[in-house]
Amino acid sequence: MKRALITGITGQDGAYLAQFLLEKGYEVFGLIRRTSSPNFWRLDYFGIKDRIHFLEGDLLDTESLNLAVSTAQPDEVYNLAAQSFVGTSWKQAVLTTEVNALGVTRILNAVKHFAPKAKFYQASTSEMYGNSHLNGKQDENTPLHPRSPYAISKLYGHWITINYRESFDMFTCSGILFNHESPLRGIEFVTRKISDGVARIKHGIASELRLGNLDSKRDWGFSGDYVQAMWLMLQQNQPEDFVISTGINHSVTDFCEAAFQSAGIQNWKQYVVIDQAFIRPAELNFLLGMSNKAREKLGWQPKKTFEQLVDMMVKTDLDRLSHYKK
Ligand code: NAP
Ligand code: G4F
Repeated sequence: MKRALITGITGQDGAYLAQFLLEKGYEVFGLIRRTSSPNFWRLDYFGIKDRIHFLEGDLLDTESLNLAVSTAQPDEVYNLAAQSFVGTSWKQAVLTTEVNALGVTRILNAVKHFAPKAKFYQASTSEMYGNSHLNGKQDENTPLHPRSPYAISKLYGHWITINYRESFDMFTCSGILFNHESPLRGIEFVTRKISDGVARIKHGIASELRLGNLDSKRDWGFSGDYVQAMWLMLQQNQPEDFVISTGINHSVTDFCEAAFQSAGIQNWKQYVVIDQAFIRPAELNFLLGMSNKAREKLGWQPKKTFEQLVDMMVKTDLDRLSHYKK
Protein backbone atom coordinates (compact mmCIF):
# COMPACT_ATOMS: atom_id res chain seq x y z
CA MET A 1 0.00 0.00 0.00
CA LYS A 2 1.49 3.38 -1.04
CA ARG A 3 1.56 6.19 1.49
CA ALA A 4 0.78 9.80 0.60
CA LEU A 5 1.14 12.92 2.73
CA ILE A 6 -1.09 15.85 1.73
CA THR A 7 -0.59 19.35 3.12
CA GLY A 8 -3.71 21.51 2.70
CA ILE A 9 -5.94 18.43 3.02
CA THR A 10 -8.80 20.54 4.45
CA GLY A 11 -8.85 22.73 1.31
CA GLN A 12 -10.68 22.22 -1.97
CA ASP A 13 -7.95 20.29 -3.81
CA GLY A 14 -6.87 18.46 -0.66
CA ALA A 15 -10.34 16.93 -0.29
CA TYR A 16 -10.60 15.91 -3.96
CA LEU A 17 -7.06 14.49 -3.93
CA ALA A 18 -7.60 12.56 -0.68
CA GLN A 19 -10.77 11.02 -2.11
CA PHE A 20 -8.94 10.12 -5.34
CA LEU A 21 -5.95 8.53 -3.56
CA LEU A 22 -8.14 6.56 -1.14
CA GLU A 23 -9.99 5.13 -4.13
CA LYS A 24 -6.61 4.09 -5.54
CA GLY A 25 -5.84 2.20 -2.32
CA TYR A 26 -3.38 4.67 -0.79
CA GLU A 27 -2.89 5.17 2.92
CA VAL A 28 -3.48 8.92 3.25
CA PHE A 29 -1.85 11.21 5.83
CA GLY A 30 -3.06 14.80 6.10
CA LEU A 31 -1.32 17.75 7.70
CA ILE A 32 -3.76 19.95 9.62
CA ARG A 33 -3.24 23.19 11.50
CA ARG A 34 -4.53 23.68 14.98
CA THR A 35 -7.66 25.86 14.79
CA SER A 36 -10.25 26.79 17.39
CA SER A 37 -12.97 25.46 15.07
CA PRO A 38 -12.12 22.29 13.13
CA ASN A 39 -12.55 22.61 9.38
CA PHE A 40 -13.53 19.19 8.05
CA TRP A 41 -16.63 20.10 5.99
CA ARG A 42 -14.97 19.21 2.67
CA LEU A 43 -13.72 15.82 3.90
CA ASP A 44 -17.21 15.21 5.34
CA TYR A 45 -18.68 15.98 1.90
CA PHE A 46 -16.95 12.79 0.68
CA GLY A 47 -17.44 10.93 3.99
CA ILE A 48 -13.70 10.18 4.20
CA LYS A 49 -12.60 11.97 7.36
CA ASP A 50 -12.27 8.77 9.40
CA ARG A 51 -10.07 7.15 6.76
CA ILE A 52 -7.30 9.77 7.02
CA HIS A 53 -4.39 9.85 9.45
CA PHE A 54 -4.19 13.46 10.61
CA LEU A 55 -0.85 14.94 11.63
CA GLU A 56 -0.73 18.30 13.35
CA GLY A 57 1.54 20.83 11.66
CA ASP A 58 1.95 24.15 9.94
CA LEU A 59 4.06 25.34 7.01
CA LEU A 60 5.29 28.06 9.36
CA ASP A 61 6.71 25.53 11.83
CA THR A 62 9.78 23.54 10.79
CA GLU A 63 9.73 21.04 13.63
CA SER A 64 6.11 20.04 13.00
CA LEU A 65 6.91 19.38 9.34
CA ASN A 66 9.93 17.27 10.21
CA LEU A 67 7.80 15.23 12.60
CA ALA A 68 4.95 14.84 10.09
CA VAL A 69 7.23 13.61 7.29
CA SER A 70 9.21 11.27 9.55
CA THR A 71 5.96 9.85 10.99
CA ALA A 72 4.16 9.38 7.66
CA GLN A 73 7.21 8.00 5.80
CA PRO A 74 5.42 8.89 2.56
CA ASP A 75 6.09 7.61 -0.95
CA GLU A 76 4.45 10.79 -2.27
CA VAL A 77 4.09 14.28 -0.79
CA TYR A 78 1.55 16.75 -2.21
CA ASN A 79 2.23 20.28 -0.98
CA LEU A 80 -1.16 21.96 -1.48
CA ALA A 81 -1.17 24.13 1.64
CA ALA A 82 -1.09 27.87 0.99
CA GLN A 83 -2.57 31.26 1.71
CA SER A 84 -4.33 30.84 -1.62
CA PHE A 85 -6.50 33.95 -1.94
CA VAL A 86 -4.91 36.55 -4.22
CA GLY A 87 -6.95 39.46 -2.80
CA THR A 88 -5.74 38.83 0.75
CA SER A 89 -2.12 38.70 -0.35
CA TRP A 90 -1.91 42.51 -0.62
CA LYS A 91 -3.26 42.85 2.92
CA GLN A 92 -1.11 40.06 4.41
CA ALA A 93 1.91 40.04 2.14
CA VAL A 94 4.41 38.89 4.78
CA LEU A 95 2.26 35.99 5.98
CA THR A 96 1.56 34.98 2.38
CA THR A 97 5.29 34.92 1.67
CA GLU A 98 6.14 33.01 4.84
CA VAL A 99 3.62 30.27 4.04
CA ASN A 100 3.76 30.06 0.24
CA ALA A 101 7.48 30.70 -0.28
CA LEU A 102 9.51 29.77 2.80
CA GLY A 103 6.93 27.11 3.70
CA VAL A 104 7.90 25.22 0.55
CA THR A 105 11.58 25.28 1.56
CA ARG A 106 10.65 24.01 5.01
CA ILE A 107 8.69 21.03 3.68
CA LEU A 108 11.30 20.29 1.02
CA ASN A 109 13.96 20.18 3.73
CA ALA A 110 11.78 17.84 5.79
CA VAL A 111 11.43 15.52 2.79
CA LYS A 112 15.15 15.75 2.00
CA HIS A 113 16.10 14.69 5.53
CA PHE A 114 13.32 12.28 6.52
CA ALA A 115 11.95 10.75 3.28
CA PRO A 116 14.53 11.51 0.57
CA LYS A 117 13.09 8.95 -1.86
CA ALA A 118 9.58 10.43 -1.69
CA LYS A 119 8.18 12.05 -4.83
CA PHE A 120 7.14 15.66 -4.23
CA TYR A 121 4.38 17.73 -5.88
CA GLN A 122 4.30 21.54 -5.55
CA ALA A 123 1.05 23.43 -6.24
CA SER A 124 2.25 26.18 -8.56
CA THR A 125 -0.10 28.50 -10.37
CA SER A 126 -0.97 30.33 -13.57
CA GLU A 127 -0.93 33.51 -11.44
CA MET A 128 2.85 33.43 -11.95
CA TYR A 129 2.37 34.57 -15.57
CA GLY A 130 0.67 37.84 -14.70
CA ASN A 131 -0.26 39.47 -18.00
CA SER A 132 2.59 37.76 -19.85
CA HIS A 133 1.60 35.57 -22.82
CA LEU A 134 2.75 34.25 -26.19
CA ASN A 135 0.15 34.75 -28.92
CA GLY A 136 -2.55 35.17 -26.30
CA LYS A 137 -1.75 31.91 -24.48
CA GLN A 138 0.46 30.58 -21.69
CA ASP A 139 2.47 27.35 -21.56
CA GLU A 140 5.60 26.00 -19.81
CA ASN A 141 7.83 28.32 -21.89
CA THR A 142 5.97 31.59 -21.36
CA PRO A 143 7.98 34.17 -19.35
CA LEU A 144 6.73 34.71 -15.80
CA HIS A 145 5.78 38.18 -14.53
CA PRO A 146 3.84 37.87 -11.23
CA ARG A 147 1.51 40.76 -10.32
CA SER A 148 0.51 40.08 -6.70
CA PRO A 149 2.31 39.17 -3.46
CA TYR A 150 0.58 35.78 -3.81
CA ALA A 151 1.99 35.21 -7.29
CA ILE A 152 5.47 36.34 -6.21
CA SER A 153 5.43 33.96 -3.24
CA LYS A 154 4.33 31.12 -5.53
CA LEU A 155 7.11 31.96 -7.97
CA TYR A 156 9.61 31.35 -5.17
CA GLY A 157 7.90 28.04 -4.33
CA HIS A 158 8.07 27.04 -7.99
CA TRP A 159 11.78 27.76 -8.33
CA ILE A 160 12.86 26.25 -5.02
CA THR A 161 11.07 23.05 -6.09
CA ILE A 162 13.03 23.04 -9.35
CA ASN A 163 16.22 23.91 -7.48
CA TYR A 164 15.94 20.96 -5.08
CA ARG A 165 15.44 18.67 -8.08
CA GLU A 166 18.56 20.05 -9.76
CA SER A 167 20.65 20.30 -6.58
CA PHE A 168 19.82 17.18 -4.58
CA ASP A 169 18.57 14.73 -7.20
CA MET A 170 15.12 14.74 -5.56
CA PHE A 171 11.96 13.77 -7.48
CA THR A 172 10.17 17.12 -7.34
CA CYS A 173 7.47 18.31 -9.77
CA SER A 174 5.73 21.63 -10.08
CA GLY A 175 2.22 21.69 -11.54
CA ILE A 176 1.32 25.06 -13.05
CA LEU A 177 -2.42 24.79 -12.61
CA PHE A 178 -4.89 27.26 -14.05
CA ASN A 179 -8.01 28.13 -12.04
CA HIS A 180 -10.03 25.12 -10.98
CA GLU A 181 -13.30 25.18 -9.12
CA SER A 182 -15.98 22.95 -7.62
CA PRO A 183 -18.81 23.06 -5.09
CA LEU A 184 -16.03 22.80 -2.48
CA ARG A 185 -14.38 26.06 -3.59
CA GLY A 186 -13.82 28.65 -0.86
CA ILE A 187 -16.67 31.16 -0.69
CA GLU A 188 -14.49 34.23 -1.37
CA PHE A 189 -13.31 33.08 -4.82
CA VAL A 190 -15.38 34.60 -7.61
CA THR A 191 -16.96 31.41 -8.99
CA ARG A 192 -18.26 30.17 -5.66
CA LYS A 193 -19.20 33.70 -4.62
CA ILE A 194 -21.38 33.84 -7.75
CA SER A 195 -22.91 30.35 -7.38
CA ASP A 196 -23.68 31.04 -3.71
CA GLY A 197 -24.99 34.54 -4.49
CA VAL A 198 -27.23 33.30 -7.30
CA ALA A 199 -28.66 30.60 -5.02
CA ARG A 200 -29.39 33.22 -2.33
CA ILE A 201 -31.16 35.46 -4.85
CA LYS A 202 -33.17 32.52 -6.19
CA HIS A 203 -34.32 31.58 -2.68
CA GLY A 204 -35.19 35.19 -1.84
CA ILE A 205 -32.58 35.57 0.91
CA ALA A 206 -30.45 38.13 -0.99
CA SER A 207 -31.34 40.81 -3.49
CA GLU A 208 -27.96 41.61 -5.06
CA LEU A 209 -24.50 40.25 -5.78
CA ARG A 210 -21.55 42.63 -5.31
CA LEU A 211 -18.54 41.97 -7.55
CA GLY A 212 -15.37 43.67 -8.83
CA ASN A 213 -13.89 43.39 -12.33
CA LEU A 214 -16.33 41.54 -14.61
CA ASP A 215 -14.06 41.74 -17.67
CA SER A 216 -11.17 39.56 -16.52
CA LYS A 217 -10.96 36.15 -18.15
CA ARG A 218 -9.93 32.89 -16.55
CA ASP A 219 -9.35 29.35 -17.86
CA TRP A 220 -11.69 27.58 -15.43
CA GLY A 221 -11.57 23.79 -14.97
CA PHE A 222 -12.88 21.29 -12.41
CA SER A 223 -10.81 20.47 -9.31
CA GLY A 224 -11.77 16.78 -9.50
CA ASP A 225 -10.12 16.57 -12.94
CA TYR A 226 -7.03 18.54 -11.89
CA VAL A 227 -6.03 16.40 -8.89
CA GLN A 228 -5.69 13.45 -11.28
CA ALA A 229 -3.03 15.42 -13.15
CA MET A 230 -1.12 15.97 -9.87
CA TRP A 231 -1.04 12.23 -9.29
CA LEU A 232 -0.05 11.46 -12.89
CA MET A 233 2.97 13.80 -12.59
CA LEU A 234 4.29 11.70 -9.70
CA GLN A 235 3.81 8.42 -11.60
CA GLN A 236 6.32 9.44 -14.28
CA ASN A 237 9.87 8.04 -14.37
CA GLN A 238 11.41 11.52 -14.58
CA PRO A 239 10.28 14.60 -12.62
CA GLU A 240 9.05 17.45 -14.82
CA ASP A 241 6.81 20.51 -14.62
CA PHE A 242 3.46 20.67 -16.41
CA VAL A 243 0.78 23.22 -17.25
CA ILE A 244 -2.73 21.97 -16.45
CA SER A 245 -5.62 23.86 -18.06
CA THR A 246 -8.67 23.44 -20.28
CA GLY A 247 -7.49 25.67 -23.16
CA ILE A 248 -10.77 27.63 -23.10
CA ASN A 249 -11.37 30.83 -21.14
CA HIS A 250 -14.40 32.85 -20.11
CA SER A 251 -14.96 36.23 -18.50
CA VAL A 252 -16.49 36.82 -15.07
CA THR A 253 -19.48 38.19 -17.02
CA ASP A 254 -19.78 34.84 -18.85
CA PHE A 255 -19.71 33.02 -15.50
CA CYS A 256 -22.49 35.26 -14.12
CA GLU A 257 -24.63 34.78 -17.19
CA ALA A 258 -24.29 30.97 -17.07
CA ALA A 259 -24.88 30.83 -13.31
CA PHE A 260 -28.07 32.92 -13.33
CA GLN A 261 -29.27 30.88 -16.30
CA SER A 262 -28.69 27.61 -14.35
CA ALA A 263 -30.96 28.95 -11.62
CA GLY A 264 -33.59 30.01 -14.17
CA ILE A 265 -33.20 33.75 -13.41
CA GLN A 266 -33.68 36.19 -16.32
CA ASN A 267 -32.21 39.72 -16.57
CA TRP A 268 -29.20 38.83 -14.41
CA LYS A 269 -27.62 42.29 -14.80
CA GLN A 270 -30.22 43.84 -12.52
CA TYR A 271 -28.83 41.85 -9.57
CA VAL A 272 -25.10 42.54 -10.05
CA VAL A 273 -23.58 45.61 -8.39
CA ILE A 274 -20.00 46.69 -9.11
CA ASP A 275 -18.23 47.34 -5.81
CA GLN A 276 -14.81 49.05 -5.78
CA ALA A 277 -13.90 47.03 -2.69
CA PHE A 278 -13.38 44.01 -4.94
CA ILE A 279 -11.19 45.74 -7.56
CA ARG A 280 -7.55 44.66 -7.10
CA PRO A 281 -4.49 46.92 -6.96
CA ALA A 282 -3.09 45.03 -9.96
CA GLU A 283 -5.12 42.70 -12.15
CA LEU A 284 -4.50 39.80 -14.53
CA ASN A 285 -6.64 40.53 -17.57
CA PHE A 286 -6.74 37.03 -18.98
CA LEU A 287 -5.35 33.54 -18.51
CA LEU A 288 -5.54 30.87 -21.20
CA GLY A 289 -3.43 27.76 -20.70
CA MET A 290 -1.96 25.40 -23.27
CA SER A 291 -1.65 21.97 -21.62
CA ASN A 292 -0.39 20.09 -24.70
CA LYS A 293 2.61 18.70 -22.80
CA ALA A 294 0.38 17.15 -20.09
CA ARG A 295 -2.00 15.79 -22.70
CA GLU A 296 0.84 14.13 -24.61
CA LYS A 297 3.11 12.93 -21.78
CA LEU A 298 0.60 12.26 -18.99
CA GLY A 299 -2.35 11.29 -21.17
CA TRP A 300 -4.38 13.79 -19.12
CA GLN A 301 -7.33 15.83 -20.32
CA PRO A 302 -10.13 17.68 -18.54
CA LYS A 303 -13.54 16.00 -18.56
CA LYS A 304 -15.99 18.56 -17.21
CA THR A 305 -16.99 21.49 -19.45
CA PHE A 306 -17.42 25.08 -18.28
CA GLU A 307 -21.21 24.81 -18.58
CA GLN A 308 -21.30 21.55 -16.56
CA LEU A 309 -19.04 23.07 -13.90
CA VAL A 310 -21.19 26.20 -13.46
CA ASP A 311 -24.37 24.16 -13.37
CA MET A 312 -22.94 21.74 -10.79
CA MET A 313 -21.84 24.60 -8.52
CA VAL A 314 -25.16 26.47 -8.75
CA LYS A 315 -27.27 23.34 -8.21
CA THR A 316 -25.20 22.36 -5.15
CA ASP A 317 -25.60 25.82 -3.61
CA LEU A 318 -29.33 25.85 -4.41
CA ASP A 319 -29.68 22.54 -2.54
CA ARG A 320 -27.45 23.66 0.32
CA LEU A 321 -29.52 26.81 0.93
CA SER A 322 -32.95 25.33 0.18
CA HIS A 323 -33.96 25.21 3.86
CA TYR A 324 -33.64 29.03 4.00
CA LYS A 325 -36.10 29.39 1.13
CA LYS A 326 -38.62 32.17 1.81
P1 NAP B 1 -7.64 26.25 -0.43
O1 NAP B 1 -8.99 25.65 -0.59
O2 NAP B 1 -7.52 27.67 -0.03
O3 NAP B 1 -6.85 25.34 0.65
C1 NAP B 1 -5.67 25.79 1.25
C2 NAP B 1 -5.23 24.78 2.31
O4 NAP B 1 -3.98 25.21 2.87
C3 NAP B 1 -6.21 24.61 3.47
O5 NAP B 1 -6.25 23.24 3.84
C4 NAP B 1 -5.55 25.42 4.59
O6 NAP B 1 -5.86 24.95 5.88
C5 NAP B 1 -4.08 25.12 4.29
N1 NAP B 1 -3.15 26.06 4.91
C6 NAP B 1 -3.17 27.42 4.81
N2 NAP B 1 -2.15 27.94 5.50
C7 NAP B 1 -1.46 26.90 6.04
C8 NAP B 1 -0.33 26.79 6.87
N3 NAP B 1 0.34 27.88 7.30
N4 NAP B 1 0.11 25.57 7.24
C9 NAP B 1 -0.57 24.46 6.84
N5 NAP B 1 -1.67 24.50 6.06
C10 NAP B 1 -2.11 25.71 5.67
O7 NAP B 1 -6.78 26.07 -1.76
P2 NAP B 1 -7.04 25.14 -3.05
O8 NAP B 1 -7.91 25.86 -4.01
O9 NAP B 1 -7.39 23.77 -2.60
O10 NAP B 1 -5.59 25.14 -3.71
C11 NAP B 1 -4.62 24.17 -3.34
C12 NAP B 1 -3.24 24.69 -3.72
O11 NAP B 1 -3.17 24.90 -5.12
C13 NAP B 1 -2.85 26.01 -3.09
O12 NAP B 1 -1.46 25.98 -2.85
C14 NAP B 1 -3.15 27.04 -4.16
O13 NAP B 1 -2.35 28.19 -3.99
C15 NAP B 1 -2.79 26.25 -5.39
N6 NAP B 1 -3.50 26.60 -6.63
C16 NAP B 1 -4.86 26.63 -6.63
C17 NAP B 1 -5.53 26.88 -7.82
C18 NAP B 1 -7.03 26.91 -7.88
O14 NAP B 1 -7.57 27.44 -8.87
N7 NAP B 1 -7.72 26.32 -6.90
C19 NAP B 1 -4.79 27.12 -9.01
C20 NAP B 1 -3.41 27.06 -8.95
C21 NAP B 1 -2.76 26.77 -7.76
P3 NAP B 1 -7.13 25.53 6.72
O15 NAP B 1 -8.30 24.69 6.29
O16 NAP B 1 -6.71 25.29 8.13
O17 NAP B 1 -7.29 26.97 6.37
O1 G4F C 1 -11.69 33.75 -8.11
P1 G4F C 1 -10.54 34.67 -7.96
O2 G4F C 1 -10.33 35.28 -6.63
O3 G4F C 1 -9.28 33.83 -8.43
P2 G4F C 1 -7.81 34.24 -8.92
O4 G4F C 1 -7.42 35.57 -8.42
O5 G4F C 1 -7.74 34.02 -10.39
O6 G4F C 1 -6.90 33.15 -8.16
C1 G4F C 1 -7.26 31.78 -8.12
O7 G4F C 1 -6.68 31.12 -9.22
C2 G4F C 1 -5.24 31.10 -9.22
C3 G4F C 1 -4.80 30.36 -10.49
O8 G4F C 1 -4.76 31.25 -11.56
C4 G4F C 1 -4.77 30.41 -7.96
F1 G4F C 1 -3.41 30.34 -7.95
C5 G4F C 1 -5.27 31.14 -6.75
O9 G4F C 1 -4.87 30.43 -5.57
C6 G4F C 1 -6.78 31.19 -6.80
O10 G4F C 1 -7.27 29.88 -6.67
O11 G4F C 1 -10.63 35.86 -9.04
C7 G4F C 1 -10.81 35.61 -10.41
C8 G4F C 1 -11.10 36.90 -11.14
C9 G4F C 1 -10.11 38.03 -10.83
O12 G4F C 1 -9.78 38.70 -12.03
C10 G4F C 1 -10.90 38.97 -9.92
O13 G4F C 1 -10.49 40.34 -9.99
O14 G4F C 1 -12.38 37.39 -10.74
C11 G4F C 1 -12.28 38.78 -10.51
N1 G4F C 1 -13.36 39.19 -9.60
C12 G4F C 1 -14.35 40.06 -9.92
N2 G4F C 1 -15.15 40.26 -8.85
C13 G4F C 1 -13.51 38.82 -8.32
C14 G4F C 1 -14.64 39.48 -7.84
N3 G4F C 1 -12.79 37.96 -7.56
C15 G4F C 1 -13.22 37.75 -6.28
N4 G4F C 1 -12.53 36.87 -5.51
N5 G4F C 1 -14.32 38.41 -5.76
C16 G4F C 1 -15.06 39.30 -6.50
O15 G4F C 1 -16.04 39.86 -6.02
